[in-house]
Amino acid sequence: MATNGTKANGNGETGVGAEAINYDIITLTRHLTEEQVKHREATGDFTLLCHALQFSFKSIAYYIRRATLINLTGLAGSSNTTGDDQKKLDVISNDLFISAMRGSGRCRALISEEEEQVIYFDEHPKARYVVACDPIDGSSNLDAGVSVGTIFSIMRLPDSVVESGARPSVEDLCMPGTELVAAGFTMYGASAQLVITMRGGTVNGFTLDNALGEFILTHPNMSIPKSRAIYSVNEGNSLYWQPKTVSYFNSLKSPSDSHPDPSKFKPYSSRYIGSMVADAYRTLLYGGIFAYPADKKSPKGKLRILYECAPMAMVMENAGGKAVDSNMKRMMEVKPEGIHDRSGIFMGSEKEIEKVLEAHK
Ligand code: AHM
Ligand code: MG
Repeated sequence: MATNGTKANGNGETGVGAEAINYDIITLTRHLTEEQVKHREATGDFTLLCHALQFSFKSIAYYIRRATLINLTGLAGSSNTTGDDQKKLDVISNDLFISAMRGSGRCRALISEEEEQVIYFDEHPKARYVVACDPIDGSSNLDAGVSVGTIFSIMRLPDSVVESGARPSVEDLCMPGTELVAAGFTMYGASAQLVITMRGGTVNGFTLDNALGEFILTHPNMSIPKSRAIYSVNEGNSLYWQPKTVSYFNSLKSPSDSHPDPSKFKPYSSRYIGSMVADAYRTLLYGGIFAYPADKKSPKGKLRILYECAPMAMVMENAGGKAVDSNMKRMMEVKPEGIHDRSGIFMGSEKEIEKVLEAHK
């Protein structure tokens, strides 16, 4: 037998043309069930919520794959809460998400980038979870077939709110990342990759097997390299950055006066896709830094705290990395002032973020 319950074919061959069959696949469903068993107090509600989440990821992946064939590319003719033009797939994915969350029966409210107000599911007044999501992040890349993704955060309402059956207030929902129960993202690329982590837990990556229709655990216990000479930022905004941010990025490209031996200096590589999910996924696997700093044009930054910055920060930290905002505060502790509040962000390998902190002192 090869590794992990995998067997070679009948002739004992492995490799190309001799597909090894894995008889012990860990699907997301199995993973969630095994996690649930570890928590005696678990009611199964979280697991059911995650089943609904994975259904919406599969549906979104399906429509993205078929978009060009069934006329789903281009604009929907409307704009969202932040004034961005909505693509047809933004609207479809948002509707899929709303319907899956409502149908789960375990979701009290949904915050979506595409909806100005919180959506309350009053038909489930005792549901204890709230989900915040960006149904399709990076949608400006959609029509070019570049990877996009869904980012999500899961919050648990306090018992007092659940027992009252009343709608949670916006204040109840504006939690910092430290209060999230779970977070993650799904990247729709060559395959759909789901990355999920729970508070204080490990980070696990699943790949959608289209034939089986299941997310399969392919990247257990993910850990981000401690350092790597890759930076990912929209450098076109550098005119607006604060001087310390400019000199930090310059220091990655050329040796400073204090460099001990300039002939030994190697510049960092630049990689920027413009889809946070894809840039974050590469950073998680290869290491380096991803940043979207606050600047003079967007003093609060561009990316949204509840469904972009906080969930990504949770993934990075649980994988051994770090994430801070433009004030060099731990991203996980930043409490949003409103459901669509924004922040600057620097995240990635531990040693790379330490350099950011040092440069912004
Ligand atoms: P969106 O939610 O409207 O898609 O915007 C978020 C995206 C991120 O995925 C990405 O990191 C960033 O915006 C790219 O912005 P820019 O085009 O300014 O570089
Ligand atoms: Mg977004």
